[in-house]
Amino acid sequence: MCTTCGCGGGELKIGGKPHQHGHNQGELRFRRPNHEHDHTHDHGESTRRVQVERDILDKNNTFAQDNRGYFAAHGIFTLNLVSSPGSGKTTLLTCTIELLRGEMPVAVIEGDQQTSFDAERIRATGVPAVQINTGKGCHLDAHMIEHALEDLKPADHSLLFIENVGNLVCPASFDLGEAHKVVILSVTEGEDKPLKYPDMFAAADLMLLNKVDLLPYLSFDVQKCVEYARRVNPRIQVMLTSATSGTGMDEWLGWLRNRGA
Ligand SMILES: Nc1nc2c(ncn2[C@@H]2O[C@H](COP(=O)(O)OP(=O)(O)OP(=O)(O)O)[C@@H](O)[C@H]2O)c(=O)[nH]1
Ligand SMILES: [Mg+2]
Ligand SMILES: [Zn+2]
Ligand SMILES: [Zn+2]
Repeated sequence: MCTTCGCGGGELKIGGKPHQHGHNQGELRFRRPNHEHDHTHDHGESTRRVQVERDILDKNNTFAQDNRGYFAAHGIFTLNLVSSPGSGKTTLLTCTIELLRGEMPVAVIEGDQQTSFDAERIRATGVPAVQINTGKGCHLDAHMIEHALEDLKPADHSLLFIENVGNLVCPASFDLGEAHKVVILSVTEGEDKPLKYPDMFAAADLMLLNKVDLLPYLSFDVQKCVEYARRVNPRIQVMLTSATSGTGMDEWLGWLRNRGA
């Protein structure tokens, strides 16, 4: 269940398999032998809801800490890509993978409510990917990532991208154990989004303003957008990118090499 919008339920699938509760395989279970599942239900009373919310986020943070420890132990640099649907996350990823070919191992965890389209797009580049389908859920949580890691087993010293479910609200609250959240905003969405959805921009360390190749056809005010993002988060770094024309890819790759090192 989502603490923010109350969504959830439905069938969670990781790598095409339903989520099993017998956590007896794989190395990750040793990190959390009493790995528990969240069976709390929200009955709608507000005080209870606050408690449930706190419980869910506390539990998530425990898993996130485990994931963070795992990434540190294996030298894996992990980024959590967050945005509304269709901002260009997967296109940016396939482009990034091509440009980094031969430089460092890359792996991807894909999150969508349904379909394995995005994982298939990633695998077509030759990079391993695991698809998580959240069913009715609107975001990835750290527990799902732990399971996806059991399947994916990213190489030591690799770059791991987690493409979150397209949603500019709920993924902001869930730490997955990543080094940074990267928010992708496409210029077709309007420059006001950082003010309308401030939590996501506050949680991110980097904003990629994507699809800038379309700027000549729009009335999107880049300066205003950057100003709005900095109003919400004065430390946020901003890069203008286009996955289709290649604009800004050098700067983005430079950031990845720099931070990942
Ligand atoms: N013009 C232009 N189109 C882009 C760019 N990046 C992506 N697109 C297009 O935008 C659409 C959505 O791209 P995706 O990469 O699937 O977006 P996404 O964020 O992964 O989408 P979800 O996973 O469904 O949230 C596709 O039609 C892409 O071809 C870009 O830089 N410029
Ligand atoms: Mg995608
Ligand atoms: Zn939600
Ligand atoms: Zn589990």
